[in-house]
Amino acid sequence: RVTEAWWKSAVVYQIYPRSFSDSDGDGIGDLRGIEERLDYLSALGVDVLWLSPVYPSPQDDAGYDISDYQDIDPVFGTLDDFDRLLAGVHARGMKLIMDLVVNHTSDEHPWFREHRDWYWWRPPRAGMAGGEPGAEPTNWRSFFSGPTWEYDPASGEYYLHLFSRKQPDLNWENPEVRAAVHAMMRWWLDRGVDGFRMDVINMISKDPALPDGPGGDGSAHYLCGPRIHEFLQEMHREVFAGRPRKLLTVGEMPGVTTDQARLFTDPARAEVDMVFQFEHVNVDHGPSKWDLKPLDLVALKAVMNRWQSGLADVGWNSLYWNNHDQPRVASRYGDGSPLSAKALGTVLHLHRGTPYVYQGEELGMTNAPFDSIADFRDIESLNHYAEAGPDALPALRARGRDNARTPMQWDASPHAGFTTGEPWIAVNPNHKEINAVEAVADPDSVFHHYRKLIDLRHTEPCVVHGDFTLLMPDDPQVYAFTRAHDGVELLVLANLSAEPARVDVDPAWLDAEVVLATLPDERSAVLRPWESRVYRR
Ligand code: ISL
Repeated sequence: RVTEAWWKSAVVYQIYPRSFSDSDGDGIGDLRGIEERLDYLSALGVDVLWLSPVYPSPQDDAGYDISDYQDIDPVFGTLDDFDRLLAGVHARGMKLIMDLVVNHTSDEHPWFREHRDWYWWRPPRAGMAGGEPGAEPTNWRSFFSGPTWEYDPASGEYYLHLFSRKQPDLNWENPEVRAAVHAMMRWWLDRGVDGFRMDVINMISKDPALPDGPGGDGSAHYLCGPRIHEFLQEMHREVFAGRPRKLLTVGEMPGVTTDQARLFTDPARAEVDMVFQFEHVNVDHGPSKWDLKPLDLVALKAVMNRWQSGLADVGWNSLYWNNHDQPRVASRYGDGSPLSAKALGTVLHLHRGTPYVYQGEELGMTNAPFDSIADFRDIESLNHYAEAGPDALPALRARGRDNARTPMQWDASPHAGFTTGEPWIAVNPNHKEINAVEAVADPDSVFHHYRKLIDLRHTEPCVVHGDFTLLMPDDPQVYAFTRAHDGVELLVLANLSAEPARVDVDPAWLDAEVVLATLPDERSAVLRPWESRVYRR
């Protein structure tokens, strides 16, 4: 049935093409490289591949600055390579979704030259000269440091860029912009892709008055703005409605609340299937992502619980620990060990929602041991360093996006089997121990644990549909919950700490069937450090 929400029982795997697999030795991953790895992904058991952007781009923000929406950047290959990859994905019974980046284009996109009124242009602040410090039309601060405005001396006006100055924001108030985006999306669907991950899609509707924000935070005027639901419903009508196949749409939405997410993901409203929220990856920092705080497990559980109950009867959750913007979860919420990587995998995959696995997460890949600023590549990190100076290094090491972007660790050879050339960013030296060849050969590896978690979702309806109940909410070490569906109950236990922990649950559970366990002695009421188990009754 085409209306069936097939993605409820699916697991999505995110590929960051630049760092996945390089077929031609230029040190940058490419589409043919992905094609060569499809059997590995198929063995892991994932249902959908999401490709981070592969479109032509000046690569100012690693491809999230797009200069042509309907082609492939030569660094990644050609449209023929893309069609072959898509055929290979479909031949293995998997699906493929594209990254849709339409809050902004590259400043090198022809639209930016040809259609001034497709973007946000504003004169300098009243009484000030263009280009003068403080003359920016609003006080907003960009996600990548500095003001959100770039002065154009030729016109005497500024253009808005929430991200880098090479990523001007499209003005969705203009119906021509919306029509052009819809046409481009239909073109990809007609080519056979199975849906879209929509980059910062809750930023496309702005308050056209563009008021100042407190302390330079303009987010109240561009997050989930006045016309956001209208724009998404229109997109659904123009692009998705009436298609013979049910597609997958996931909206990346920084700052989204559960109440808003219920509206976005209520199938009756026809907007998107699910959203990426950020609350559970904001629990270990202060107001800025660079203000480090240790993980507060009680707070993390409370956030996850709120999202589970918030979308229990209407809408649907996405579940993720990692993506190309987040540090590696094994280092961040774990202790870097394979056992902690497994425990975090167990916890995430047993929640209700659609899980996303980021490349290398299934190997337990860790943060990068970057030495100096010369090791970093990401514009967000480099700009922050330029502003904050060397004191910023510890925070960059802990939180920088490059942690996620070091090459996929395929084997123990010098560049981890990622490339025969010089990789664009250093390979993590721990690839000698952490790599796919070792992991596939070792039945006790993180890889096989993830494979089992994915398989469990495919075979146990309770994992997909079961009601979620958090247990031991105030325990600072143990993450425990049950799922219940159709007479089946699952209990999930994980010790997310380096000390033994006693579990406080109905003792009869400890005699129930063990579905998954990462250490022997699965009947003990004490969990060893980073141990995790799943029971069924
Ligand atoms: O990465 C972040 C925090 O460090 C976020 O602020 C991030 O910029 C935000 O989640 C939006 O991310 C998406 O859009 C950006 C791009 O740089 C990211 O890679 C992308 O995932 C602009 O397109």
